[in-house]
Amino acid sequence: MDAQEYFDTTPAPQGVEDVAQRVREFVEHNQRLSRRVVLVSSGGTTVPLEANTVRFLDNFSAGTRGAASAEHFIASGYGVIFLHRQFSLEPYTRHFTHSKNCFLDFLERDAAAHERAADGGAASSGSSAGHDARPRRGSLRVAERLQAEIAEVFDKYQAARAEHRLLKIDFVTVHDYLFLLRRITMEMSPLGKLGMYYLAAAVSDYFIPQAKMAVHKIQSGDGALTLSLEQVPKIIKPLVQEWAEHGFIVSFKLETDDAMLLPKARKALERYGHQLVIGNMLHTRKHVVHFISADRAEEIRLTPDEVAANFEIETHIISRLVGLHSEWIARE
Ligand code: PAZ
Repeated sequence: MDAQEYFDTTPAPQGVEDVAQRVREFVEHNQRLSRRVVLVSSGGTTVPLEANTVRFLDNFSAGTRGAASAEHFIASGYGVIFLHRQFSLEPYTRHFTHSKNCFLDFLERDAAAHERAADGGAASSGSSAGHDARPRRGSLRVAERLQAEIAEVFDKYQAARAEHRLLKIDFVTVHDYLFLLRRITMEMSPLGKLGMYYLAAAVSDYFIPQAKMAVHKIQSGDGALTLSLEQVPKIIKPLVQEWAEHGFIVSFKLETDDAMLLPKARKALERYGHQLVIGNMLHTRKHVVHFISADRAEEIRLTPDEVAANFEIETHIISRLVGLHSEWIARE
């Protein structure tokens, strides 16, 4: 089925118009400041097997690339619309969530503050100060060993918020994703060339159309389950040709067979005619990516020192993309 048939035959998820309103305001705000805006899609979509969903298909993506990229785009001056899988990694908080540590491990008792307050309280006892600002015995603070690290991220997070540089929108199913992507890109179209579309989400290739989906939980008494899935419409085509025709569009291609990566990336570029495909392999995606455009192929690879230092490849990816976006904007 093509994209139009898909949208005509699939019920729209709730809340899409509310999202459109938030995106419109975000775009207008950033336009007033002549800022570039990038849509970053991130994380994996689910495919429900039942309308009253008990079971669904999922994929591996935790949203690491998308969340890191969003942060680097903001640091490079962009406004970021972060379209992400619910509960996947998010910019800034990603440094502290999804770790094996519980957030309670980041805290410790603030005994010193308690003592200071107790001294101050004794010195001023008898005064008529109405409000007692002393921390209670249970006061907590960020653990000393994490102060610097958290403060650094906290400052960047606060600045992004104060400057209205980040709008977060979440999805769960492939249907949420497709409807939101269409609506958001349409709202972004007034940005013209100042808009970038960075499609790093791992979107399901197969789904069960609404008309063929079980309404209730599939019963297990009937032995083996055979599923028949249809291809998800290729959404990049209308995105490039209709919804965001003047924007700078970057899609991702993930493979596990080395021999497939570059040919498939080139094929996608030829088929959809957008600006760039970033190819990556499942097991090396954090260390090497390939930029494939109409006139060049370029590899970005971390050096062994960078790998040893846990350097993020997204730093290089975004800095290169910002340059390519500038060239795109300058082009007639
Ligand atoms: O989320 P993550 O950082 O673990 O993985 C990122 C990625 C591999 C999903 C992304 O780089 C990508 O290739 N996305 C497109 C996948 C595809 O549909 O081909």
